[in-house]
Amino acid sequence: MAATSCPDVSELVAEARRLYEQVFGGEAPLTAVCAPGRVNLIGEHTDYNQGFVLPMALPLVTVVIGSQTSDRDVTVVTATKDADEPRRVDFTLPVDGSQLSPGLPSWANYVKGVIQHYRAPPVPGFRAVIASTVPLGGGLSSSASLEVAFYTFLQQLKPDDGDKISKAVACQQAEHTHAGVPCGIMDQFVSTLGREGHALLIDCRSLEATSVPLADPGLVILITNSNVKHSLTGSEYPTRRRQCAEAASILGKDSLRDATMNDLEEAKDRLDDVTYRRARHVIEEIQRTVQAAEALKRGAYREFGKLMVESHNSLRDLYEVSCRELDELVSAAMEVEGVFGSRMTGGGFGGCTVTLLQAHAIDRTILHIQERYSGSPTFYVATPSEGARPLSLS
Ligand code: GAF
Repeated sequence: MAATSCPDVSELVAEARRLYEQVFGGEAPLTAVCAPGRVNLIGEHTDYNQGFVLPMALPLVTVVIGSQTSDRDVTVVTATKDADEPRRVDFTLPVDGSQLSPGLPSWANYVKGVIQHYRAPPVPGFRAVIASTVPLGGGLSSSASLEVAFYTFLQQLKPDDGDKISKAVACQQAEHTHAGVPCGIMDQFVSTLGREGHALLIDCRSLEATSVPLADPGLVILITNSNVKHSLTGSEYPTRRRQCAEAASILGKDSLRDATMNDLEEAKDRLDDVTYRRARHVIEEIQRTVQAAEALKRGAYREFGKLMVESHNSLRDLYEVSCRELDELVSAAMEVEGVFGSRMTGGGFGGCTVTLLQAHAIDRTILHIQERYSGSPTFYVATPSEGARPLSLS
């Protein structure tokens, strides 16, 4: 079976438009925007340690279409069918700057969080429809793409100062306060600032990004969705963050970004085994990410692939955020000639792997993974895409 190429944005806009006209009685929407999901090539669980990450924006996107109203009322409808929750939410924007509390449906918390953290308050009333091709809970940042798309939508209604980094930070805050996930900055950053044909090497301390060209026709980036999501995802992420903060404090550093393997070995007696292993993953992963970006710039794909596999093994053994299904997918991919490297991507405990391979090896790689994987995978061939942007409705 061939890989799914990512669906066209215009099809998604057409779907959202039909739903909008159906729900709002034939009235045409005036504004459309989209923001992409992401795949992280390397640099996992390093962003909240002030380290480096190397993600790229995907052609899988969340679209928001809608129009401003003349009152303070908000209605949002989602086209996503697999939510067990109502697909419509109605609320009134507070006039006095008071909080928009999170609640149900849970998908609306991303919308409320973004309104709360929008940098040019107050936000006017609006009607909107959301549609997305980013798989939910698949480790490709469906939530960041929704936050950034919504922020971009609000910018069309009432412009802010247009600084993209503060926009990404506002969306990250929305995730912290309204979705309760203490995420790093990677996902919202690349969904906002992603660049076509490039991965971004992001320094999560200075928030500076370097574009790394990634548009070689002989190379393919294959995303394989394990189609599993283990329930540990929610609880283990904050635990990992806490363990890293503890390790940094024992080492006397502001963050693990400032620590070396020498520092860690010297402090080994003062760290329990788990904290030691978490810190070791982060310190080595930060180094690997910088090396990998250099390798990619030189077109040294074999070297890059080797670092991907080391990253996966470290996430599996030291950071303990992989799972049987992701390990199976990586092992299967690595058995195919023409594959440079493969690893889990995103927070872990399910979701996707990312594999770098020679373009001519794509069919046999997919076939081999299908034969070897015990579950039902979904495949996407991903090209590095642009970050959030307004779309034409004509
Ligand atoms: C999730 C988080 F949202 C990111 O900030 C990052 O920490 C990632 O997990 C792990 O690298 O996607």
